[in-house]
Amino acid sequence: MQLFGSTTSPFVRRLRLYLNDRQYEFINLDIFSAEGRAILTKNNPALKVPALVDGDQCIYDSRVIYRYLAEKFNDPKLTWSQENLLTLIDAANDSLVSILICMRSDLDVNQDKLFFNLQHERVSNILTVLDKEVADGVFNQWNYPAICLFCLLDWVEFRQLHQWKTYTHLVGFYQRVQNMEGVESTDPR
Ligand SMILES: N[C@@H](CCC(=O)N[C@@H](CS)C(=O)NCC(=O)O)C(=O)O
Repeated sequence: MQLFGSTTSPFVRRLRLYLNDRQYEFINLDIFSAEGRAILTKNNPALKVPALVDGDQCIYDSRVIYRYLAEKFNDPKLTWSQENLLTLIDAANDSLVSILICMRSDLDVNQDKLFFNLQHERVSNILTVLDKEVADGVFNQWNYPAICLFCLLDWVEFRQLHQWKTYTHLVGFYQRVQNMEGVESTDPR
């Protein structure tokens, strides 16, 4: 099994943390280099990481890859509430990927423009909801949704994309899971 990704992507890191001790090959791409894009084109026409190759089967999108792996390893399906949490985490992640790409395109992402305002508003709304979910104990176990939340927060911190330290329950969660298996070895810094 081969996982195509980058060390910095939060969508890739969640799968690396989930796979942890399992046998697989991690193929680290520079997704903006010509070589990386050629490999991406072959394995995911959407030109995003992650992509998984398992024998003849190629799967793209972390959400679908997780479903594939959970089925393969006989892990329980996510509940609908967990699916909703993932939708929120993914939406915040997607908005922040767009913001990062805008920053790398030398755009001022703090301009009062509809596109930027919508992304900032979405991220703030989602973090407010996730903060409350953490307070309610929804993320007490180190399961896949918790892994995804950690990857989002650590990436926001790493890239300095959003002020999130005012969400005290999220901060508590972030500190609590620092010693979980794989967290240090997958640190992109
Ligand atoms: N929905 C996708 C999102 C993946 C994604 O956005 N990956 C980013 C890296 S963090 C990417 O490859 N971006 C390239 C681009 O947007 O051109 C998933 O869950 O796998």
